[in-house]
Amino acid sequence: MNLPKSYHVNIIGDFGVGKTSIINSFKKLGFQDKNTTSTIGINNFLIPIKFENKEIILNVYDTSGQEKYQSLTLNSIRNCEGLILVYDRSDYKTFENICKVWIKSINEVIDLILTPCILVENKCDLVLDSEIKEEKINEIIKQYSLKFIRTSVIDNKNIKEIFYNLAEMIINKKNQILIFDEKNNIDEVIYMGFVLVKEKLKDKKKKET
Ligand SMILES: Nc1nc2c(ncn2[C@@H]2O[C@H](COP(=O)(O)OP(=O)(O)O)[C@@H](O)[C@H]2O)c(=O)[nH]1
Ligand SMILES: [Mg+2]
Repeated sequence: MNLPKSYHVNIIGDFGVGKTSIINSFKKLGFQDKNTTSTIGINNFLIPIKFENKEIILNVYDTSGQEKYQSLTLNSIRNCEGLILVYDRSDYKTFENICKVWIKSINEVIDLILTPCILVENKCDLVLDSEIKEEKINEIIKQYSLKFIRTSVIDNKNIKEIFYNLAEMIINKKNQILIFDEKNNIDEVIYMGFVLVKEKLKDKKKKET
């Protein structure tokens, strides 16, 4: 029997934004109440996804958002094939940290533009912190070719969309790069942010020759 292929995914963001709740909610383990403790180190969860009649596994590494574990987190990101970046829409600081701290650190170990990534605005049942500006969200979405999803664990809104969209992005990206490599014909590559992929591959080719 063929085992479904598994993809390494990291879920990243500050402590308390709802990372563990998102996973638990998807796994139907129920919503965690206010007494949740911080995740110490890294846990991983195997999440099966049915996609175009195939089953794949997202192996999701849930990392603590606490500063002191950031090096551990970054070490795990090195191997990732997909990323979920989460902030809490009621807390500007968590958004600012995505923009200024997490993205910067992630880019030191992988190329974020080339990695399928979903930006999640969680806790949509709560009021938006007025310091979080639409323009800034759009700016980072464009800059890093991110997909943006608003979610709420309490209202069970868009939770499964995170995982299905990411699975689709991971598989499509693999296919696109394959087409590019095989045919060396950039016009055939249709992928969100493909221009950047194209440029990156060109750069790589140049360096190699
Ligand atoms: N109002 C609201 N609270 C949430 C939501 N998601 C998570 N929480 C709460 O936020 C707190 C932190 O969640 P947790 O999953 O432990 O965050 P983590 O540190 O990022 O893993 C908990 O008290 C959760 O119950 C949400 O969508 N809406
Ligand atoms: Mg947690």
